[in-house]
Amino acid sequence: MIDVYSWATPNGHKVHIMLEELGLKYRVHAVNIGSGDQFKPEFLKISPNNKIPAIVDSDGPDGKPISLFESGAILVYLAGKTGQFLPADVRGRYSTLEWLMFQMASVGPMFGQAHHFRMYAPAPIEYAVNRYTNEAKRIYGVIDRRLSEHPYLAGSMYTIADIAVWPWTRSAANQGVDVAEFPHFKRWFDEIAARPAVVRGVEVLAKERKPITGEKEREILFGATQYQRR
Ligand SMILES: N[C@@H](CCC(=O)N[C@@H](CS)C(=O)NCC(=O)O)C(=O)O
Repeated sequence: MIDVYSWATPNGHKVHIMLEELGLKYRVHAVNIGSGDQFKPEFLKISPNNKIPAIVDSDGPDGKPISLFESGAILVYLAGKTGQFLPADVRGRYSTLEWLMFQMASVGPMFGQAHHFRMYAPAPIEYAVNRYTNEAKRIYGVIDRRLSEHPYLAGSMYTIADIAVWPWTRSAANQGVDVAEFPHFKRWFDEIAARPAVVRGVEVLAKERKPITGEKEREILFGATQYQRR
């Protein structure tokens, strides 16, 4: 059994989608990041960076439980466990890891900052909005160019690289991006959105998540509670 500690955000969706694609048995535990569950000592034991998602697989590689944090590591682990969505051939494998790293290092952090400064900053900061919106647009351009040459990010197969990037592109408008400018991306996005496992994956915990509007949630996520040394 795989226990998933998560929330209905892009990094959580990656793992929910992967588990749905694999048809593995899993149990979801809500970690409400707006009310501070991510700072609880029992969660920090498996996710020391106080971020979702994390998993505990009771049937680890040596038959003993294993816990993992960082969504990219979780996707690689689940792909290794099942032999799916990470090609076995060496070129396909490294191509997948390349695009997975691109998601972890560029797509997530930059789209996250674009979203933050456009949606959550207490007052508009033009320099930050421009910097991260331009960076998000540049990254959509990189994805679009890649997908003009290949059906999927890693090449000919749907892999964990697609599973990692796709959830981050669901709210392109909030990142200041008009997807009509990126037709190859749009073709790929629509195809993945229609996969039954993806439809189920984005529904996981969706009803529990509420928009971040209150001062208390903002303080937890972006204020003193976040930056307290633990
Ligand atoms: N690099 C991490 C990022 C995880 C992350 O940023 N998670 C966010 C939600 S999408 C979170 O838990 N935020 C809570 C907090 O910052 O306190 C991963 O890919 O797992």
